[in-house]
Amino acid sequence: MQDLQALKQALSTPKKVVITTHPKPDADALGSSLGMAGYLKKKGHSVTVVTPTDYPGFLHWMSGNTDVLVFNEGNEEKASGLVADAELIFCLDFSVLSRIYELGELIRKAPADKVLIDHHLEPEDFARYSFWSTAAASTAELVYQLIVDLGDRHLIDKNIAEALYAGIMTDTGSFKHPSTTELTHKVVADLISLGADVHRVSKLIYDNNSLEKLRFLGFALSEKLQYLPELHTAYMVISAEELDKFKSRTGDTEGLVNFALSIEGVVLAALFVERPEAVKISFRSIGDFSVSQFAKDHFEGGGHKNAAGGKSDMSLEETADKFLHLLPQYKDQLQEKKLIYQ
Ligand SMILES: [Mn+2]
Repeated sequence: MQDLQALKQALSTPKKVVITTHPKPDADALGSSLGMAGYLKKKGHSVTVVTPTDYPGFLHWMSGNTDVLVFNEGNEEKASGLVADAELIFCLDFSVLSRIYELGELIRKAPADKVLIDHHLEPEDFARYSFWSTAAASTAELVYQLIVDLGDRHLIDKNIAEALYAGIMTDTGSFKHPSTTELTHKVVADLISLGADVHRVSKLIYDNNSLEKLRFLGFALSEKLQYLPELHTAYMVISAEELDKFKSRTGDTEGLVNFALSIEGVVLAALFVERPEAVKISFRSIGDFSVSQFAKDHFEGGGHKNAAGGKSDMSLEETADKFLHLLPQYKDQLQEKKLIYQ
């Protein structure tokens, strides 16, 4: 409440604003950023969205996309200037500055007041204003709530509503994850009344596959999916060469880990992808098994209890081996959780 009043005060005069989010932004990261940007522009602020890296083409329909500055695509200098000059910096859908590498360090050093809006576990304490709740299904839901609490619901137009709707739809797994609440549906109902076309957004996000992406999915499911029934674990290990073969683009591996999680009886699912900078890992779980803790303990990562990410500087094979050798010590936890669903 205190933060709300103070932020309201800060936004009462035009400000230079930078909004940023996590690397490889997903629909929640980009949707909440562009939704927030659209709203702040209407309030008369000067706003730039800076993403640490690029993001998938199926998000390019969002209003404001063409003005996004992708930091690592030759925009380092321009972004540094904007960050240094900013009066307010919004950090959306992530809460640890080191997660966005060099951009995070620039933000840490910048004199601007920082605003954190996020729903990930264990936030770093760097923000002047914090709107953080792990109970929120998505950051977009928090952005909606913030705009409403600031007394500006009337400024949410169709473009803002659709960007926020996209974030909520995808972060709840299309309203299927346990994070989906009555409030989630109320928020979405209001976004629809404010102009969000749910069919359009759903088509743009989900029915926007390239043929290569679908062939890659087929390959991953038939050749790469491994299942360990004793450990209630399913996983996939994808090499850079395999990504290359299917001309994989940013976002093409997104959602792959959920197929592993969808196998009957699976409690833990993992996806290992060999990227130029490191092996990137996605974890998903069902029930009480915390993949956030698991990722933090073993793979330099974190996130949510049932959805987390990590990385490894070892080779792809060594990383997968490490994972497989760790699993037996979690056998009881992985077994136990299955009972809940029987
Ligand atoms: Mn999110």
